[in-house]
Amino acid sequence: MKLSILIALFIGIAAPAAWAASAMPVVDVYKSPTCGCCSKWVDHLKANGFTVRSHDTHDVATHKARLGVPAGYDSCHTAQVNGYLVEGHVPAKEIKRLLKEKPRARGLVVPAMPMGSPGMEAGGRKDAYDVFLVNRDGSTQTYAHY
Ligand SMILES: [Cu+2]
Repeated sequence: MKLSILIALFIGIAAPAAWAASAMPVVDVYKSPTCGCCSKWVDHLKANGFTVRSHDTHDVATHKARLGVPAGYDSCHTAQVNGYLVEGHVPAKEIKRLLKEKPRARGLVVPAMPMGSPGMEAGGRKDAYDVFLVNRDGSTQTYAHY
């Protein structure tokens, strides 16, 4: 085999792995130690390539206030990635989009706990829900609809 082919093969194998490692930041998750759906959401993030630091706490509310979850938009767990807030059962796909688009915003929220969202799987049941972008002033807008 020619050396150039070997090099091309090597780059083809190594480059995507290097890209994935550098492009996927750590997600800090704050959740109650007894929250089952929170743990399932953590599994969803890991399955989608994120590195997760999970912090068990009995005072998730303090972290919600610190990260700026707007009133009425709270869910079970709250998280932070690259300075962005991620509240509730937000699909990994939307977090990746957020990190790519880098909007001037606080982050993303999925209020409450919609059935069928990542970590809230229940048979085949899927409720419609919105992922909201939280602007810097605390106002929200629809980011994605499921
Ligand atoms: Cu939950």
